[in-house]
Amino acid sequence: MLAGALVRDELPFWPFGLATHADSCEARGQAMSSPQLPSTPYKLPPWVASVVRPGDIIASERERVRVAIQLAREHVERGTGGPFGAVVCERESGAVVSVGVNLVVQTRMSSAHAEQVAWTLAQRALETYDLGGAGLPRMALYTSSQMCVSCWGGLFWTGLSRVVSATTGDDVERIVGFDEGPIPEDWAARLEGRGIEVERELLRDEACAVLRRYVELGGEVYNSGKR
Ligand code: AZG
Ligand code: ZN
Repeated sequence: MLAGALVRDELPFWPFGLATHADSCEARGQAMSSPQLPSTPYKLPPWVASVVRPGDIIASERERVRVAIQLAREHVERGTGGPFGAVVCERESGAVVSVGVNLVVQTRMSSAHAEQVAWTLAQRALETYDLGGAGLPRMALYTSSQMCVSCWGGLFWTGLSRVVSATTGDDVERIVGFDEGPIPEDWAARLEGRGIEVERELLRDEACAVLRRYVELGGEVYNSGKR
């Protein structure tokens, strides 16, 4: 059993607390071979709706990145998570499809990066794993920081056709000390080669200021493998 009592009640989407898999199966009278997993892993903090909501129109790409940075800033100031925000918008209309903030610490999920939260919620909202599917408007990801290797790798399968970011990955590593992983030098070219457009370093200084504020406030650096 993990030290679950302390945090069990903070995980509303996880119906079985932090008991072991065997514990939770036993409690539900199920064989261990048929686990029931939660269906919606991400819950955004309630304040997010005061910054941006699905359906809002954000006309320029600069403003879409600015909203991603604003999400990151609020997240840091309110102490609700890591210093990253992201927005998925329809490219032409600017309609917001979904948003994300970094939820790694709250969810205890290493994959809960702002970008992955944003595109997962977009896919759930539109009920499709392919945001580039027939009949859908083209969609883009706007993010406060360049993607880490995990988000970069995941992006290929989302159906998103464009990504615009503010800080560089080096900014994230240098300012905060997060490990962004072994992203290839030619990461942008590789996306472009698969039909995903890339634009970077839009409003970089504003987003770097959010990273610095996270450090100033003593935010957790949640790298893995540190014993
Ligand atoms: C991260 N980098 C980005 N771009 N976004 C997140 O949510 C992250 N978490 N750790 N590094
Ligand atoms: Zn990431």
